[in-house]
Formats: sequence, structure tokens, C-alpha cells
Amino acid sequence: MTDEVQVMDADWLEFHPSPKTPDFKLPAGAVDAHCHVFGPSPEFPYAPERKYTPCNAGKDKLFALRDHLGFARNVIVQATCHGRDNRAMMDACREAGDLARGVASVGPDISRDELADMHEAGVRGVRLNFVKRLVDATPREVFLSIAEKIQEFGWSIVVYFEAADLEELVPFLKQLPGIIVVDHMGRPDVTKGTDHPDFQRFLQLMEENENIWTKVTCPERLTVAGPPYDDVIPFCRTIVDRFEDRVLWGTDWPHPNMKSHMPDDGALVDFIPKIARTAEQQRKLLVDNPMRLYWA
Ligand code: 0GY
Repeated sequence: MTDEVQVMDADWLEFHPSPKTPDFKLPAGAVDAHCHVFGPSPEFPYAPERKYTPCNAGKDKLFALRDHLGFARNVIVQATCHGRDNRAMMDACREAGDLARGVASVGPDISRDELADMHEAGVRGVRLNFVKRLVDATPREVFLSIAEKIQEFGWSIVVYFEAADLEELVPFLKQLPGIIVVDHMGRPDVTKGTDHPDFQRFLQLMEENENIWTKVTCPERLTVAGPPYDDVIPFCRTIVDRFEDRVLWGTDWPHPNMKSHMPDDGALVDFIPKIARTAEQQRKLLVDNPMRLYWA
């Protein structure tokens, strides 16, 4: 607990207060495989080293959204505003029991007992973040030592980077053990089109490395055209069509650092059938793949 009042950034956009009921009916057992909890502070204070101070967005609101949209489960990814203090995420996982899994952020000094405690809470992965506006850089050998430590727990690794950094990161990604999940398709520049070498390099990486998965998420972040995000569809479709057994989907609620607009989460769910066009693709994206990765 802290007595410090942590006021959200002046330009912070709060999550949508009343998302629509989606027209798309999610398959039974669907997983929102990328979402966060923020605080609430002061119960779960934000980390001193954070790059932003968000609005509070705690577990109760996340679970209400899950039920409203028709999801059965959540994968709660540690947000950088909480640094390596995973308590808010773990508390949400414990509360949800089998209905949530977590992805943590840890340092090289993490002990086996701490990892075991996280595993017991429902954590099944760590996130390695390369996005400079979100975190201070971590040396690659530190990330590699963390990746080795989690192997005995059978966890996977989430990586977050910007498209421009992919080329330089490829050798490192190839060194990582286990399954690697790339956030938001490696954040392609959608103005360049799917034929651009940057996106083709990402496809090639997935083609050549069967342990690399990706989240076909965040059209609201990648779009230039704005809602309903038609300019992002070809990127998601290309990946779902080629790698339907290695894709995940999530809302990204409560949508940290959105500056242009705040998406309606119900409308985001309605985006799904535009990128996964058959019932089989939808079942793999929303149920089979996340269940295999996080609940097996
Ligand atoms: C996302 C994207 C962002 C932020 C974070 O942990 C975070 O702070 O993930 C972002 O600002 O692009 O995946 O939620």
C-alpha cells in the first residue's frame, strides 16, 4: 500500500464506458488472450519506473467485460506501468481461478520459489519488452537467462517490439527456447502494405520457425484509417490464413496509451470474423490455440 495519490496522465484516454454487445457470437470457451489490469491503486500501486500513469482498471471491471462480450477466459499480461511487481495481475488470476492465466514480467534475480508461486497463481509465461517508449532496455543476456529459468515450468515467452526492430532482433528470437508469442503481429506499418519487406520478413520468420506464434491483435493501434479498421484486415487475414494453429486474439483492454481514440470493445469483437473467416479458423484462434498454450 502507498499513501501517494497516483493521478492518471493528463492526456490519458479511459476505456470505453459501455461497449456494445457484439453482433459476432463468440464460440463457446473463447479466450481473450491479451488484456491487462491497472491497479487499482493504492491497493496495487504503479511502479516508480513506469513511463505512464493510467486510469485504474481492476479485475472486477475486466471480468465484467469478459462476461459482457461473451468470453469464457482471460490471459492477463503484465502491463509496464506495474513494472516487475506482478501482484495486481496475480491477484486477478487467483480470483478468476481456472478462468484466467497470467503472463509476468520478471528480472534476472527471480527465484525458483517466486516462479513456483506465480505458477500456482496461474502464470504461464513471461513478457520480454523491447518497446523503448514503455521500458528501459534490458540486456539480451538477461532476457536469455530469464528464458532459461522458466523452462522447467513449461512457460512460453511473449515478446513486444516495433516493426523497425525486427531485423536486428531475429538472431535473438531464434536463440529463445520454447514457444515465442509476438505481440500485435510485430506492429506492422499498415500504410506500407502486406508486400512490404518488413511484413514479408515477419511472415518468413514465422514460416521458418514453428515455435513462433503471434497475436493478430490491436487493429485500433495499427490503423491509420480509424474504425472499423479495414486497413488492418489484410495483415491479420494473411497471418490467420497461413498460420491458423499459431495465432491468438485479445481485446488489449484497457488499451494503454491510445491517443487517437478509444475503441469500443464490442466493435473489436466484431472485427474477428473479418480476419478469421471460417468457423474452424475462429475456433482455433479463440479456443484451441490459447487453451493449448496456456491451459494444457
Ligand atoms: C499493449 C500495448 C502497449 C502497452 C503495454 O504493458 C504495456 O504498457 O503493453 C502500448 O503502449 O503499445 O499491448 O497493451
